[in-house]
Amino acid sequence: MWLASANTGLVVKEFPEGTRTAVDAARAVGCEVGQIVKSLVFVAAGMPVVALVSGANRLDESRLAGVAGEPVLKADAETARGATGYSIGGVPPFGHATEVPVFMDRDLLGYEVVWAAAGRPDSVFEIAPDRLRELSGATVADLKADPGTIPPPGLRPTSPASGEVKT
Ligand code: 5CA
Repeated sequence: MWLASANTGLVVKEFPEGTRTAVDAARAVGCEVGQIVKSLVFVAAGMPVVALVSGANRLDESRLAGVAGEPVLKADAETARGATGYSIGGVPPFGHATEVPVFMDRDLLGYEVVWAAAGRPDSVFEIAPDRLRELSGATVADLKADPGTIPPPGLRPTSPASGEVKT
């Protein structure tokens, strides 16, 4: 990817066991899940945007919409690839094929170093979060869902269809 040719000094590490998800990547690297940078592609009023989110957090779409200035929808796989040049599971935080606005979860700044996808589902690179912000040109924002507001998929109610979660 772009990293290979750019003079960033960043080192890509390849893990044959795979780094497709944040949990996979954290296990491979041996770091906290929160140190893994998820590069999530959304579409805001027809325009792709990328959200860099700590692997420990769930993105609150209404918060992303707030900073993007438009309602957002998760990009489908084809749109994500078209906008960034990379397939889901390997989308890097910068070096995208098109000019994509980037927003960054503030929590990532709380780690000394974080790890992000290097363009493939088996490769990541280590970077200080401040450098990540600089290289991605990201706008730092509060993007995470408050705990409890979005239950993980396995815990979402399936019936009744519009049922509320009572905890
Ligand atoms: N390599 C890892 C860690 S750096 C990685 O890329 N993780 S990720 O979170 O940035 O990418 C996976 C994300 O892609 C998932 O969290 C999910 O939000 C999104 N995703 C997975 N499948 C699809 C799909 N079919 N369409 C749109 N988005 C998807």
